[in-house]
Amino acid sequence: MMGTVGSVSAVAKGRDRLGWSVVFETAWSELGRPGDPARVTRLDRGWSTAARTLEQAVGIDEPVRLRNIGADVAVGDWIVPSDDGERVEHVLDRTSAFTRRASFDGMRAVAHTLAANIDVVYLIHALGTPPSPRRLERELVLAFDSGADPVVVLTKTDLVDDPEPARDALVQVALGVPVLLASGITGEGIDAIRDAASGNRTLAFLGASGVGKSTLINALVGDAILATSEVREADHRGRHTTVAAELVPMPGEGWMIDTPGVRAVSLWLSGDGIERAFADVFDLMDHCRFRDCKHDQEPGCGVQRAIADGVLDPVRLSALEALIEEEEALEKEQKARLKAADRRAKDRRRPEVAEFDGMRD
Ligand SMILES: Nc1nc2c(ncn2[C@@H]2O[C@H](COP(=O)(O)OP(=O)(O)OP(=O)(O)O)[C@@H](O)[C@H]2O)c(=O)[nH]1
Ligand SMILES: [Mg+2]
Ligand SMILES: [Zn+2]
Repeated sequence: MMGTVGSVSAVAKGRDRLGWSVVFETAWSELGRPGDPARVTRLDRGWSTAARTLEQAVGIDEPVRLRNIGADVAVGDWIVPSDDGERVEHVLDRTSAFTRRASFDGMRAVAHTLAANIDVVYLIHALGTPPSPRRLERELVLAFDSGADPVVVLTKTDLVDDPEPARDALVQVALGVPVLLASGITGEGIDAIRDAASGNRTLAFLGASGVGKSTLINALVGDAILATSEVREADHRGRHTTVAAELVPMPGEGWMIDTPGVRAVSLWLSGDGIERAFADVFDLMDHCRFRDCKHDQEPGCGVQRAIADGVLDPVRLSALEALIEEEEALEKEQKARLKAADRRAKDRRRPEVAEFDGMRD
């Protein structure tokens, strides 16, 4: 290695503060330790802003600016720049990622990773509007699939006299996942959220527009560093104040990723997220008399029995069925796409031409 021991350790220290770990060190080593890795703090229209030091992350020093061309980059990613320093050459394997389907009605499904290399996913819901268990179910599926630990936060406690009924509605679908109470205005619950960042971990904040994600992060930083704005009177919806995800340092240690509010929480290809988010229903299914029970009219159906006994909300069963259908449709579409890409690659192949497959997106 070139350079003095002092400068090497300064680089290493900068990286450590940014959340570098042995996992990334290994991934980078496997690539042959190219370039100087940096962590993506922000994305704008094909450009990544990245940092190698805390000073760069907070804007005291000039951060690194790179083109993404062809690289699938998300905020929180560790990237390696190209030799000319112009673009992102490598994205180091992620330890976790919160990924949803980018749009509902587009022709093809596109993955949108809102935050990468995160330890905790805070699913933010607000009091003052009716709680949305159906939305939380979807968020939990994605959160379990992300590889990070989900925690639900019910914020704006200052708006209601009794937060418990709303909290209970979310606890019902959160199964074992904690449901914390907080307020970005009074500071209630802020310490519990901050504690999760100890050990220099990264916390992601997700939820609908206007629920108070940026306000919570400002409270955690102790300064109004992020823009916030009032929800619309008429429908309590937010105004999409945060337009790009951003990696924000917590004072002391730890990182937070603020994300823009997303309206539709559409599923992306799921691992065991659905099974974990609906563990209660899957447990009931294990008690059906028939292995191929459709949980509809069959005799001895554990699910229908639980509904009849008032143990399971029938809406939750419909929600699960809808999610499974959504997931199956997505898988089918992805398979068809892969097959089509395969076919195109085969058609293009010429024995005398060196193999180059430009089909990666
Ligand atoms: N009373 C009260 N108002 C809050 C609280 N947290 C946020 N708000 C208000 O709710 C509105 C929306 O807050 P933001 O923090 O901008 O919401 P956001 O989730 O970041 O919204 P997007 O950036 O659009 O996704 C602002 O007017 C905040 O002042 C809270 O704990 N209590
Ligand atoms: Mg915001
Ligand atoms: Zn059944």
